[in-house]
Amino acid sequence: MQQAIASPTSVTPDVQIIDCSSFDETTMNLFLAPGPNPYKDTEEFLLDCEMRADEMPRFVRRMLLEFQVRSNPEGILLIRGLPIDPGLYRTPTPSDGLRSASKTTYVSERCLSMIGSRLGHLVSYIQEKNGDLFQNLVPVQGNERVQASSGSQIRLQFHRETVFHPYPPEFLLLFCLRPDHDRLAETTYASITHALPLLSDTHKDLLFQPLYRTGVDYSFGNIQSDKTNGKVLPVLYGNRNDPFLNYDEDLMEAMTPEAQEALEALKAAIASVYRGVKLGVGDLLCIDNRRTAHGRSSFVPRYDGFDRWLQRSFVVRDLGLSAVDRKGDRIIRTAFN
Ligand SMILES: O=C(O)CCC(=O)C(=O)O
Ligand SMILES: [Fe+2]
Repeated sequence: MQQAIASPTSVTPDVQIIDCSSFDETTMNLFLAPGPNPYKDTEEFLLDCEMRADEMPRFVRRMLLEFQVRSNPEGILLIRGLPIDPGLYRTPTPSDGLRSASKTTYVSERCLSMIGSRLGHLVSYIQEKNGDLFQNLVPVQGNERVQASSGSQIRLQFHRETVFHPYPPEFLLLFCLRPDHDRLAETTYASITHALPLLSDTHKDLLFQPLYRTGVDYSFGNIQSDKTNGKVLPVLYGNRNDPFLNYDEDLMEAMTPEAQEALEALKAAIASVYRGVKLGVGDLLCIDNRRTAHGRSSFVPRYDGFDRWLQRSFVVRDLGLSAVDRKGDRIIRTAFN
């Protein structure tokens, strides 16, 4: 059963925002000036972006550094007013969510890469979008009721990205190239910092124990009938007073009735503390994937070439951890079946 979700909320005053709308021309050009092709000369593109990011204004670098090192109570940082590709208004949203043949400039990829380079290193997963580092998230016809980024007409339930994976990203970046027609789609988020005070000590104790079976994501080849086929994990880990979170509302199941009760309590806590942001053109949302679960409200696609279009990238702090499952590139190839 889909849980009802309260009416749309807007960004609360507590959300940290970097406003780029007053950047001068030189700064805007860091993002806009042509450079290597991200899909052909990937490593060169990433290095170029990292060097460009060194020249961003000091306050931007400072806020990104603070977010990387200390995070914040919401576990999100919203960057507003970034430039997008100049011709994008006539570039259709790619209907299959794969790479767009008609997008021949790379401003949005540069925004993701430059911001991401201050938080860590971009990586991708071979099972998702052929391992593209910059992934188009769009509503796909026929997937309206699917629990994945290609869905639309049902709420995308709260999840942390790739809970089941040995090398999950520490940060997730969502860049809005085009909002939905009706401006209904809201990216939802809930941090463990806000949810934790609503849990009893008994429930916290249970959530810190490895009593929860996760599921491999649908985008990694899972099938609906075998939801919890992943490894067993604790939901909370790390510092007892400031824990990290493994959570997937859809793909997670407790192994005892008491543990299930604690998971339900966390679900209720998340439902009462969550907030949402309607991403507009040029908004880049950075999510601390260890502290904050995210999801999406439902919305109505039209399949007219101008549906909602986000680009997503994943960031890890340490490339070395996943080196064993990469072939010297950025694609993590861990197999799950
Ligand atoms: O579409 C959104 O706003 C969020 C999508 C999402 O959860 C994801 O791509 O990981
Ligand atoms: Fe997600």
